[in-house]
Amino acid sequence: MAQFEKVSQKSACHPKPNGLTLQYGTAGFRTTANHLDHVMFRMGLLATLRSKKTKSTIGVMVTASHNPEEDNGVKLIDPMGEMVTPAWEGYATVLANADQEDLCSVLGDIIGKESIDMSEAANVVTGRDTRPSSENLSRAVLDGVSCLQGHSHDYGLVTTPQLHYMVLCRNTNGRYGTATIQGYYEKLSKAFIELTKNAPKRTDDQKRLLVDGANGIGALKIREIEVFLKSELLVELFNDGSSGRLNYLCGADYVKVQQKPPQGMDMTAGQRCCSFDGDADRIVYYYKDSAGHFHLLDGDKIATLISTYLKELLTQAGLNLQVAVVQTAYANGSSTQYLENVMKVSVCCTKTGVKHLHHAAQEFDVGVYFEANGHGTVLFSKKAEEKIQQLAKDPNASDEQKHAAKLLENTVNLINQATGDAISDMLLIEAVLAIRGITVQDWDAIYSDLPNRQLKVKVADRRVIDTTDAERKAVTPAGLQESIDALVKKYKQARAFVRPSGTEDVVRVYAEADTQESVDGLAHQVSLAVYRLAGGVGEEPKPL
Ligand code: G16
Repeated sequence: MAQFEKVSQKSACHPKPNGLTLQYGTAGFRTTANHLDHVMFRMGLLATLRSKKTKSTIGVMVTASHNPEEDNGVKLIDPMGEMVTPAWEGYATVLANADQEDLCSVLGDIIGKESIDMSEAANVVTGRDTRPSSENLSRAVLDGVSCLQGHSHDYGLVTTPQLHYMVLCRNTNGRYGTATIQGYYEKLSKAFIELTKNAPKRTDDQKRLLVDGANGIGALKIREIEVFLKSELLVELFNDGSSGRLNYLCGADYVKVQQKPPQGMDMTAGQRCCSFDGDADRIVYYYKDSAGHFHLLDGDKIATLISTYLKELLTQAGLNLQVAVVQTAYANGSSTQYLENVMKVSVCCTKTGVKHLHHAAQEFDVGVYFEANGHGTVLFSKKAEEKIQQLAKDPNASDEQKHAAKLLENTVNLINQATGDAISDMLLIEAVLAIRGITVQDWDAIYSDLPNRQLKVKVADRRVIDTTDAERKAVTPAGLQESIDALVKKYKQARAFVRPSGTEDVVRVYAEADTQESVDGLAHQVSLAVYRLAGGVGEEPKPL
């Protein structure tokens, strides 16, 4: 095939480093940026095949999200704006690891297995974060696309959720929205302004929000959307990328894991603040109380706020739609208890990775999914959206019902249903707080988190840890789960689990217990068990 000749020639410009093996992880490939050129070229090829196969536009986002600035990565986006389907993650891994001389035969295998008609047109859209390496790497993606005669459109610097949104808009012929940055801002800001019109009058102080942009793409994009918000939200931006390094001592991951404010943010007591991550698909909120204590409102608190709001609106509207919340093992035990026992919503637990949560949320009329790290969104089934729209127009509906249906309609428009989106989530949270007339402290008081701790352990090969039961139990190495069980028994209200990260070369340890002292002790002991039983490298973990 003439196309394959071109692939062969071009792939020589994107050589694979000898002996390098990579895995399509939790959210794509991720490693040090200078090991990724060949992966990007090959993902350009794969996205083109996926586009031919699905007869739809496919997205390729160059980003390593929360990882350090020197890393990079790539996320593939499927037709409905969701993460690429697992079978194709497998192809991605095989293709990324193929030796240079086998590249065309691996491509041929995929084409054969998927019965791809190579005469189909292909459309691939690309985007990138602000990492210095991202521009060249996204060129390598475009090189791959052009080798197989795919059409491409490069959106350049965008947040990951913006690219997901573009893919969804393009594949629904604009029904979801206009596939431009301007279209994205207009859709979200219009819905936000419509929603906040219904809020009790707010002072400028109440409209004020401090945003930590993680020195990344989110900071650039918040500046762009601000003008569309017509002063209904007054953003004060910190870590805007003008001086600090991406994700360094700032950003949603830092704030969540360290449980402290980002550097460079001027927090006054009681002031609402939030942090984005490196590609603006995660958000966490926080504030400092008058005694100077830091309070974190993570993905669990966000899920609770949003699902309470939606449930109330659905009740007012008289719509019988099932609201469910999807979490992972990292969800704080208090949040799960509150959702199940007080709010009486169904809660389900999946493996880490928004692809798993997204899939589970699709099973419900209204599926709210959030990872504790602040990555999440809400999905409305077709039936739910239709019922809401019908009610908003129903001449027999009461004023209260119509009002609730209108609020629900605008809420649907404000949410990026393609994936978790820090900007859209932020606007939704701000709208909910405004409509309900509650402060960040009121929101925080809905339930109290159990003290918790997350740690990382370096091991020689993190694949020695295998897990089951939505990652809550370790199956290998032998004896590790028994050790964890014995340690957990020593503490009250305790829980702990370990799992290999799919984005960093570490094993993650999570623990919760009745007091901070207990949980710090438990997390440390579990880390030691990992270090000793799973081949720890470097220094033994020290007590906190
Ligand atoms: C990615 C995924 C998230 C996941 C996180 C950490 O986030 O999209 O779903 O929670 O990685 O994954 P792991 O614990 O496997 O390293 P991001 O924001 O880095 O793309």
